[in-house]
Amino acid sequence: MITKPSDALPPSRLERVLAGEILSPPPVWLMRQAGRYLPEYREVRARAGSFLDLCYDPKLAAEVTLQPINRFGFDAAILFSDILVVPHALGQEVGFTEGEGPRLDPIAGEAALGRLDLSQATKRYERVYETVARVRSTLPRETALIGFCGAPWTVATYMVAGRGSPDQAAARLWAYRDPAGFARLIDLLVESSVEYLAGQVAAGAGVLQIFDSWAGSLPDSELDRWVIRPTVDLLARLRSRGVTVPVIGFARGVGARAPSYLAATGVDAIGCDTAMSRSTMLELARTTAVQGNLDPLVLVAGGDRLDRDVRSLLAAMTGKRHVFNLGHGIVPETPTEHVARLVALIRGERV
Ligand code: 1CP
Repeated sequence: MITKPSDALPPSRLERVLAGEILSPPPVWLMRQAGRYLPEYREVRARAGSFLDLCYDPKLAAEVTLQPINRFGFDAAILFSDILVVPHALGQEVGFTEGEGPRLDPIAGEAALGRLDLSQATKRYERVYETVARVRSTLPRETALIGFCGAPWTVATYMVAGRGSPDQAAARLWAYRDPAGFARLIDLLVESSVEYLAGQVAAGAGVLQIFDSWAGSLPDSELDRWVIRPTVDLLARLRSRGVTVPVIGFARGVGARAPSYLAATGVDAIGCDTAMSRSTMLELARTTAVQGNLDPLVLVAGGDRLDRDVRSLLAAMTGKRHVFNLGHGIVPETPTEHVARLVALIRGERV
């Protein structure tokens, strides 16, 4: 059993909901809450040099992690890092160009897997663990700290295409043409992600989230093989290492397949994307905690529309295990006053 620094703390409101309680108001945090919509983030980002330098600088990454907590008092902080730290740590070239997103030296086939080095990754992760420890030591006791990784499928889509792609075609093609070779890449990612998450928990993360942002690009016949089974494997290995913290699964775009993802993986809570129907959310809420669904663009729009959508989501989830969040990451155009308004609406405060 791993004893982690967070064992000494009383459970946060987020952890209470993940453990089965129903809380009103629900705990709230936002995906990508530390990011470009915050002027204080842009200031640190400019000082840090490259985006990856920021991810690997424990002092600056901790500062950025805490910024949205200091400004809005969210119920949880999420480690500032990126899902592409894992391929970078494994030895793949990864860069982020302003306004263009990530660029990687694409992994073209099984032969290229020999370039990836698990033991090197383990060493590089240590800087991220140091960020986690720094954040936990300064974070208010009642605020949860979420660690994360990308799910193997989603991370593989970037590694194979060398960039974000609209249809994840390169990874899908490799998986069809050479499932055994592609499975080796997935297995390697499972192994390295288990290491990465266990390290984050040992350093103080009390909750984990697995981002499978591109789960929805797979046909039904492939979802089990490349999304569900790797997640089951990852969780089983994590649990066998003595990691007991709750895990939130965010399989974006799976729609009505979310209940089977939940049942098969046994995640402790489920992230709901923007397109998920209310009826699927309510079905999921019968057996688990549900998180998310508010359209990030409604938060950009603000005004009456924001008020209405927030109230409608809160009303629908009354009496359920609910964690308030967006259906995807907050976008850089979001006015900070709208975020403040959102938090006040959820908490029933006057604004
Ligand atoms: O220059 C910058 O500041 C780059 C913007 C940025 C930020 C703020 C990127 C590049 N990553 C991040 C941080 C980040 N990414 C966090 C930090 C914690 C927080 O939530 O505050 C997290 C959890 C992520 C996760 C992430 N990165 C995902 C999964 C969630 C999602 O949005 O679907 C994915 C797919 C990425 C890849 C990535 N990193 C950055 C960008 C622009 C992208 C998307 C690229 C694409 O597909 O086009």
